[in-house]
Amino acid sequence: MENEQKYTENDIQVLEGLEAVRKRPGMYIGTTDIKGLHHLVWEIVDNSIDEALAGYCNSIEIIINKDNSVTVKDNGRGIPVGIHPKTGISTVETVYTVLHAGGKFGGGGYKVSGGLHGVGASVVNALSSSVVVTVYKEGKIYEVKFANGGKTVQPLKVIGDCEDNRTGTTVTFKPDPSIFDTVIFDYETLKIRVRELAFLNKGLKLTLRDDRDEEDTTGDSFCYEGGISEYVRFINQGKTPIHEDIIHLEGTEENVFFEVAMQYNTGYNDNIYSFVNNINTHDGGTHEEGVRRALTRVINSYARKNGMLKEKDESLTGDDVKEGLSMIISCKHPNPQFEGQTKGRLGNSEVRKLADSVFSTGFEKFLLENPEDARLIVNKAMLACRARNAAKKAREITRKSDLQTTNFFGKLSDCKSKDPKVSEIFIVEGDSAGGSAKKGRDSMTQAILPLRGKILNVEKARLDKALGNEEIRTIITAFGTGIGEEFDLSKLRYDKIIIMTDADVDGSHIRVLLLTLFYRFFRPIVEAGHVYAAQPPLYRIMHGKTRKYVLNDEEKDKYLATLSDAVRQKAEVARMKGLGEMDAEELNETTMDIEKRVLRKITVDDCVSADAIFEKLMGDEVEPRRDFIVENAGYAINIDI
Ligand code: 1YM
Repeated sequence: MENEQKYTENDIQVLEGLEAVRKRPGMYIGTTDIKGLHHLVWEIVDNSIDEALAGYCNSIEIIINKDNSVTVKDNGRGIPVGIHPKTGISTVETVYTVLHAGGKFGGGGYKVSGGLHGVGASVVNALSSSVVVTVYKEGKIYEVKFANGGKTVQPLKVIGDCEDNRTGTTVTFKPDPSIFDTVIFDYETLKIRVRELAFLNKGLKLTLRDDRDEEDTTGDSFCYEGGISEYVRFINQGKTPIHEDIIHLEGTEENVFFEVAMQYNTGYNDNIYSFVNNINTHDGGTHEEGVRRALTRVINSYARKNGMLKEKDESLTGDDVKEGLSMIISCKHPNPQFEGQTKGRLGNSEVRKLADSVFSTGFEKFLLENPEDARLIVNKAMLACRARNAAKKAREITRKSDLQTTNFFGKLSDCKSKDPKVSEIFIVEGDSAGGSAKKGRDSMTQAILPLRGKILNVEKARLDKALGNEEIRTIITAFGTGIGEEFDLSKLRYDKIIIMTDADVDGSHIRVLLLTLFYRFFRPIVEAGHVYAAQPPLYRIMHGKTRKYVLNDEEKDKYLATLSDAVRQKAEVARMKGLGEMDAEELNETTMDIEKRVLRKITVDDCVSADAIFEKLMGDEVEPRRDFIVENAGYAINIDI
């Protein structure tokens, strides 16, 4: 009787707590949309991860059941089952029904929970229509059941023995449909986070399975012995790393564990992600600051010590050293302070020092021990630095030289239309082809920009020098978009930018130089599908009064096969030389006339492979470039970059 009385008092308190969660779920799980729904899974999984971090669990299983409930199983110690001194009920029931202000029962220990610090289980219970917790511990199987927002419907009881002395906790919960906009879990969304948790907790096996899917009975299993190193490898998949080994550094001080893994690739973007207790700190914080500061300092000091940066050279900036960098920073902290509007920033100042010292010591050592990799990394940052300065300069240039410049008008034969939607610009190799193109164009919509000789290779020349190049300046001005930070795609003056070069090795080379320029400075124009390559014909076949132009050998053979033997024998086949040798009429008919021409769209559907191609074509090594041009001279237009 006395016991019952006590239980009821607690029960009232408990329900008041859980009722608060049901009244304002947003305060506890952010939202009640699908994101909030998934949050319930992470709250339960976090308890298993804590158990893994404490060293007692190495396997977590997550199952979406047929009825859209979710089961989370771990092989940890099992939630304690004894009577809790404060509530007088079993600890496991207490964990699931008492809303704590923070900190786990007992406190003190090394806990790095990423979730709601122990209140997660009760929050999930409050927002579920049913919860069953099974604990395997000390040779027994215990079970406690809740329903309708956390009301205990079956206090903890022993339901059997576990023969194999296994331990662990299994929780099945069914979200309350009166709380959530949707109660249908999304497998793919859960999978991304499950994989991330596996990367962030090395050696921990996480399995996700969808029992709603009758065909897939195995699900996905993730376990990474290499931890965040494997995360970096995963991010760099399909990219071209500039050094083979992933750099992985770690250190611990006063219960704070810090680690970082990194690898540079040939791309221009950085992929830097940081985590504290498995939570993505999207606004960075002290752990990121420590690494960034150390990275910039160590690279500069290495570059100066080894004469790569001279005394007069400016230092590389944080932006320069992160170009093409894929990096994961992870910190496990017993008492993290999250700051900022969305709590996405780590505030603990002691972590800045730890991150800086672990990173600088380890990275310095790596550079010293791997001088070839060090050279590639420093070179990459120096190139980024040049690009940054060049962009600055280019902005100044394009601001100054506008369309009124007489010199500029001398080169560009602009179209009459000022409507970008119907306007196109032909960038033509050489003055003589430029002359024919000018005569053969539709001057209403087609602008002609002849290039004299080859434009500068912006990948190899210092970019500020490249922007001193008149051809390049003219192109920038003609496009009208501006460049760098001021780049504005909506200001593009032409719908189509058409590269018109000869179908020979020189033509391929000029095309690649132009594409390098576009890729480096005008990538959004390429991405938006404005760049094309014209396809001048390779052969002219004449018979009787008929003139037929074909693009390649295959088309030539096909066409000849359609002719009768007698006609074929008399047909004149000519190997068309340069664009310059076509008269205006011919050029119009074969290459420029909107009705008859064939254009190839240049796309960037895979920046990664484009990087690789550009590296091959424009990088320092001559051999691969020569091989590529020889192999692809006739087809270079076809590469989808
Ligand atoms: C599927 C969900 O909750 N596992 C889990 C939770 C706990 C423990 C082990 C645990 C913790 C401790 C001691 C400790 C929790 N215990 C508590 C509390 N999986 C899942 N596995 N023994 C076992 O923290 O000292 C809260 S969670 F508070 F009761 F100790």
